[in-house]
Amino acid sequence: MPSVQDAVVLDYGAVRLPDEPAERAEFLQRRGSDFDVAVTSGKVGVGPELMRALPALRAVVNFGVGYDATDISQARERGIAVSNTPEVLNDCVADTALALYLDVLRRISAADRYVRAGQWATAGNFPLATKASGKRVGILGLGRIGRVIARRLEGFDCTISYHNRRPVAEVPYEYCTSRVDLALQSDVLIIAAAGGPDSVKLVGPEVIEALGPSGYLINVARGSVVDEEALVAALLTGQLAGAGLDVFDDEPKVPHDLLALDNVVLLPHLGSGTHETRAAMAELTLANLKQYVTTGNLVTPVC
Ligand code: 8YV
Repeated sequence: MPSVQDAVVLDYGAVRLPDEPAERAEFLQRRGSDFDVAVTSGKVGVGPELMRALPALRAVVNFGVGYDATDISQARERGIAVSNTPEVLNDCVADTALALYLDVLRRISAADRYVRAGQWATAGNFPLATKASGKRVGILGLGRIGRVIARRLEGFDCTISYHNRRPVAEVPYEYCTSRVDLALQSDVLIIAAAGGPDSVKLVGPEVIEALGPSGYLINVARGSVVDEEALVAALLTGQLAGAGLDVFDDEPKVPHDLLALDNVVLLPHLGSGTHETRAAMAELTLANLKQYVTTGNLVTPVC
């Protein structure tokens, strides 16, 4: 985010890591030991190789709630502190999940395309869609964002159940002990689980099959949580009714086969992308940096 980049350069004398691979390698060779703090974003992170090239690193300040692009196990081993930006983006990511939910079931984007293509006048009424209110919705990952999604769905009279590693205390939703059970009893499965090594392909062929040909999948978490190949295959063969995706396995690449499907809504990872939320994330990122530099502690540490 430009305001964060300007602030870290002006207030802390930060240096931007070159993007070009050869230039970056040369830069790290020459200056890698000069840096004790890295400021990064959830999408970029400080991966294993970059972290190794920064031997003096003491802290990673991450713009974003997700920090799966950062090598957390190396950070733990080396005692490198890592922060993220929790809570401030809950509303916007949940709103995005609901936008995808309504769009996919009611076929809003597809209908918009229909009108723009002049088909209303030539082909008549748009085909009927699926009712969005009152559905059985499963939430995979009832964390901070998952709970806000659930609260919004209550307003749509949905029956909500969820799966987590452990049941969440004091929530009025049914806990399912397995992902497959959750999918079996859901019309719509919404993924809000954190990315990272523990959640890779949590939604695989067996979960997709359990959701079934009249089931819908919404993902606002990370592409890595879904077996993308299995998802695309299910959508192509009608084993799933539709999907709403804000995240993908290899962003910004989107599986080509999805582009031709009218029952899929594709977003360019914009869950937290509003002026208000990005400003709040920027503020929390800079607060973490300031506190780390002045006291050695982070405001919102993850490790
Ligand atoms: C941002 C996100 O797109 O916070 C996250 O984990 O995925 C999004 O809010 C991203 O982190 C900003 O680069």
